[in-house]
Amino acid sequence: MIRKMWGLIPVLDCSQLLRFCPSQCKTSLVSFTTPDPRADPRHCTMSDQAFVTLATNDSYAKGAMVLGQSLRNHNTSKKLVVLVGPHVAEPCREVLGSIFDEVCLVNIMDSDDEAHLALMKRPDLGVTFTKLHCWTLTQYSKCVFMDADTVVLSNIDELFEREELSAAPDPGWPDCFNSGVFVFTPSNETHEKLLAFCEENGSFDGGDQGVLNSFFNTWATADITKHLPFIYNLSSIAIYSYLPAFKQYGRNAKVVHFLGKLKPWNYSYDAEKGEVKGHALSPDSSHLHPDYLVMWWQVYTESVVPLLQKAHGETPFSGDFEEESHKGNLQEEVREESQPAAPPPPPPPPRQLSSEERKQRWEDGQIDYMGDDAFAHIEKKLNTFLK
Ligand SMILES: [Mn+2]
Repeated sequence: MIRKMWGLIPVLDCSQLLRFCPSQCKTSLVSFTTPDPRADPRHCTMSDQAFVTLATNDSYAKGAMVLGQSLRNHNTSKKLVVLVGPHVAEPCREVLGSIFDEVCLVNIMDSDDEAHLALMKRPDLGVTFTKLHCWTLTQYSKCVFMDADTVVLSNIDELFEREELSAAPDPGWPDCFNSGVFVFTPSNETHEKLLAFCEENGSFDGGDQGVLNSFFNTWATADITKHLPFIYNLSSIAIYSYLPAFKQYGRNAKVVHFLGKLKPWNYSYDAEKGEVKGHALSPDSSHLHPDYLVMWWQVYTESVVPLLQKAHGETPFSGDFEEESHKGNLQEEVREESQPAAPPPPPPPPRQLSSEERKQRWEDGQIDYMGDDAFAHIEKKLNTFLK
């Protein structure tokens, strides 16, 4: 009803409307909501529910841009919030501000709240504390957190019908939930409890997923409605670990999660040919395998690059940002890879790898989705067993 009413006020544009609903980020979060928002009226939805993501460096910021844009492309009626770390550069924040309703700086190093104090005792949990800050977004009644290395393939607003803490199983240990996508209820009380829990118990995997699974420790058994279907957090790794299931259900995927060390932004893309560079596209991808990498790059080149070019002014923007991908020292990869100070991933090797080397790379999360480990190759191999 309310949304309809807003839609009926033709004399006000978005920026005028937004003056009536100023940002209410709490003191530890500095909001950068841009004064001149998008012309698209969808941005003016009144909602106390939000999708939330986190960017701790410029590469993850680009992931967040693609995620935010993909949510917009699928007409979400929810607010979009991005938490940014202090390492995210100004032009990136500007672009984030043109996609998201709120850009909130989370600098727990500078603040003098509980998170800062907790960090003093557990400096190893910096990224975790940054992510847990999403619980302080108490201007919203319910939120869905999504990692910046996820992208949506359809509208997923129905997730807001779920309660805290709802999440999909982790493909590595399905009695744990994967913390790349989860429904939560912002609450300062929960936030403080989480921090206290962290200080006392640490994290069994070094990241937020360990902490959250220990804290919400009845997830596996207590309430099946808190188990999100896997299609809301389809990790690209899982596709290959159970290919027949992917063939059966993959077409219903709503969220893809680029779990692992190599992220879409670590590749480069030939926009003219529509190919991810350095990798031959599988010649016989005739089945259900959508090319998620290419899809990520399409959203990036069509919607994000023009915004980045604008934010960078006259300076020609370089699409190749591989070098900066590990500048930021705070990132969720800590959890995914258990290597807090991971060096930049090696580029996909040109030479032929032995089967053993390939297995090792696979287990390290370095999967050559578009080359040796392409769907078609694995399917061919699997079919020899399934026949
Ligand atoms: Mn992730």
